[in-house]
Amino acid sequence: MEGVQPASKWFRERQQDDFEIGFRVAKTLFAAESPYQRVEIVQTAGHGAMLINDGVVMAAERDEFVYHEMIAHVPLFVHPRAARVLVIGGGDGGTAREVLKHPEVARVVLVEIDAVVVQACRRFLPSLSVAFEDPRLELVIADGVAFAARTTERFDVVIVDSSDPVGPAEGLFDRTFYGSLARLLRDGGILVTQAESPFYDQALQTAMFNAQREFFRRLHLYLYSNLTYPGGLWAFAFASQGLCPLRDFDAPRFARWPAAMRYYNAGVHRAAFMLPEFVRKRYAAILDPLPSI
Ligand code: SPD
Repeated sequence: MEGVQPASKWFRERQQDDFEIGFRVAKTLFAAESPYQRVEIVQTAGHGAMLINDGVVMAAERDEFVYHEMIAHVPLFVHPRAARVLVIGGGDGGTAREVLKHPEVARVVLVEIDAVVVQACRRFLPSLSVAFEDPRLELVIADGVAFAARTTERFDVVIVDSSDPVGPAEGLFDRTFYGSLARLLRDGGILVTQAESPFYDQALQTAMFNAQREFFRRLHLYLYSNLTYPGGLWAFAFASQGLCPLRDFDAPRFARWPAAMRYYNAGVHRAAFMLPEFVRKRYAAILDPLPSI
């Protein structure tokens, strides 16, 4: 059932075998088997061009700003001055595009395993892949797990913009990988990782937080809602050795921010860490309590 089906012109993504989300497809723009996965970009009828890897929606023009603003600006408005940023995954360029809006960022290293994703997005998703034109960005085509284990460079912020934990992204949810990332963060560094759905992926989230907990003194979960990921409500994990996403949030810097945002603002930043009761209770023993603000 998964994948683009020419007869019906609908793409359906199946979630855990009892739920599907569907998008009407106007035309297939790109389709190829890369060494890692099937990469497709389709023009949907209502959600713009959409990147689909192995039958799973990665990004759609209509709502990608939600995911990319939230994964990038939350850590960058908490870190006092992030000069070096590492993005692991994110081969569509959307996360790097947002990171590069920060003038204090002097260098972004983006490590993507799949060159086909980058090539396809450069051609058919230019509003995301515009990031690759920025001279501050170095693109490395490599396995993020291996890169993190061997690099000697240190970063202020690391962002793991992964797909789901199957296929090429499996290692990006592993304890050993989090240990490598903790090692390559400079003092005061922040790690943000794509953390799946609080409705559908509770066991995975528990394992992920327990693994990150071993390496980070402070750990939080924050939420966003979008149109194109199954269930709509999705999460990121925020880990640091001390910086607090609320107490250290630089709201005055955001107030002076010249670039237009479409989802992120000071209120959304704070509200994203206020967890619905079923989420708060589930992770209360693993995550840090939030200061009252
Ligand atoms: N279920 C899909 C989760 C995908 C998250 N990453 C998407 C990459 C966008 N840059």
